[in-house]
Amino acid sequence: MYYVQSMLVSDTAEKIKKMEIRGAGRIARAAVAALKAHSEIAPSRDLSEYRKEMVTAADLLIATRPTAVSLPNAVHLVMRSLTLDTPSVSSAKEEFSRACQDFIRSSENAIQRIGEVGARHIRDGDVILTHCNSEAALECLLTAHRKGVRFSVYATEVRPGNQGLLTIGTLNRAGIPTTYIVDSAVRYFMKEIDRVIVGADAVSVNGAVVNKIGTSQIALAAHEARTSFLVAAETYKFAPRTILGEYIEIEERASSEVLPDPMAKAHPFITVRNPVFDVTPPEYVNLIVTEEGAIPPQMAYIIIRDYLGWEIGDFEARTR
Ligand code: RI2
Repeated sequence: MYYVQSMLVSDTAEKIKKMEIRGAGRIARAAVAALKAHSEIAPSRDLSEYRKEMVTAADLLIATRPTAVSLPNAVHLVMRSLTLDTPSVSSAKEEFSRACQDFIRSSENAIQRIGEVGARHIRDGDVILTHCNSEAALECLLTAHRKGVRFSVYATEVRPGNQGLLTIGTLNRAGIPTTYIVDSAVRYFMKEIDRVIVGADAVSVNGAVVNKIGTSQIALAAHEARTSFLVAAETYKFAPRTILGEYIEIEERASSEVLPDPMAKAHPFITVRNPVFDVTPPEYVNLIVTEEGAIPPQMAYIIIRDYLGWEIGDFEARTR
């Protein structure tokens, strides 16, 4: 088999790895767009060669960031079309292209729908806290603001990546009054907060939410203060394989993101750890806002069974 590595796939994979493309939804859409372009230029002469090329490209993209389940879910969803009975490479390419377009469109629609559903939970006078930079969580805030609800936001800094800067940029452009705080100030301010709204990189079958490091501490502080804790997540962030008891891997990134190498070298007895995500138990989550509606975390299994299809976690067996 000859294989021409599409520059677009490797470029996209690099950008996702380096977090130049980031956010669980955005990386899923970027990976699917790269696969679509890769398929269009694949020089394969027969179907099995074409499928193998696509599986190789899919594997490369999936390996870039291990935690965001949106990435393998999105890739598996579009790769499913390769198992269809098609008479030729060109018709397989057409099916694949359609599947990619469908995914990108439905992912964008999901954000709009989550905004509509989430906005219903924001009231006049609310003080909302958000953590990191979630497109889904922000859409809830932006939609409520567009509907004329008057509220303000506390946004965290989000060490070490400083994604809080992106969040305050968006909120500022919309004209939503926002207070910017360091991550460790969350409990100090929790008594002033009415609602926490964050995004998710993954949701497991028991309703546990994997999101940016620090989220579970915020949830704990919210629980202590009886502040409601909402998660905005598209259904393709739910993790089918957790039904089988599989754990969601927590990505640990370079220590230099926390302590620059020269500083680390000056402290030879110090080890720096940099986990990027943590797990918030379902007991601390009041609602998960999806495009299918707001559900209690205990209903995560239903989302996987009825809207996602747990068999998407099982595509390798059918495409290899
Ligand atoms: P949307 C991000 O991960 C954050 O953890 C954010 O809460 C989550 O993805 C969901 O983001 P990272 O890529 O998909 O910054 O809602 O590590 O945009």
